[in-house]
Amino acid sequence: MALLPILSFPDPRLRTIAKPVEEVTDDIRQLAADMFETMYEAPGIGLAATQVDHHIQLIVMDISEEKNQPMVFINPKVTPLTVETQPYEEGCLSVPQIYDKVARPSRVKIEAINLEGQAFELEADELLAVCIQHEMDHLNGKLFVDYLSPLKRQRAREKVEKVVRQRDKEKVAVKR
Ligand code: K2U
Ligand code: ZN
Repeated sequence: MALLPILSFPDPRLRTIAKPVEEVTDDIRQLAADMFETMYEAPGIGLAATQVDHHIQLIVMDISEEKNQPMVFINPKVTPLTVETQPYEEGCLSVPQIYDKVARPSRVKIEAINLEGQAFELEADELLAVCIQHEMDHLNGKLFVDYLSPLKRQRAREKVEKVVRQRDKEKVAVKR
């Protein structure tokens, strides 16, 4: 297993449109395992392959309290089931220390393929619905800050660049 580097806003690679997975291979299963390790260590409750610079339609999630209910979505399709939206205070592992409200459809249908290559579907609401829509945005090159005002987005960019510079300094200090 391996911890993977997570791309940070405004890295242009985060804007890449992910390609469908043609075949669920052992390499895909290894990447999913590495993404779970990276997500749990962050810590986070979701991670899209885009965020670790792999531009394929693969999402891992675990919204359980005990961190023991891993979910994998390959080539996911998300369909809103409600017109009404619900605001939720979102964060993002690619936009560290920035949190803001984003309104999204409160219930969705998810159709995807699992690591065994089998198709499945489920309906989601609450945190599961928020997280899968947030991750789907990543696969489409979209970030939650794109829903904010230009001024808030610029402030977020300046803060994230400062946070990442500080993290890089700390990494160098630890290596010495
Ligand atoms: O895509 C990511 O960066 C993972 C997010 C997923 C997420 C974003 C917004 C709302 C729900 C999930 C990270 O897990 S952000 C950290 C986090 C942790 C617990 C609850 C909400 C956000
Ligand atoms: Zn995110």
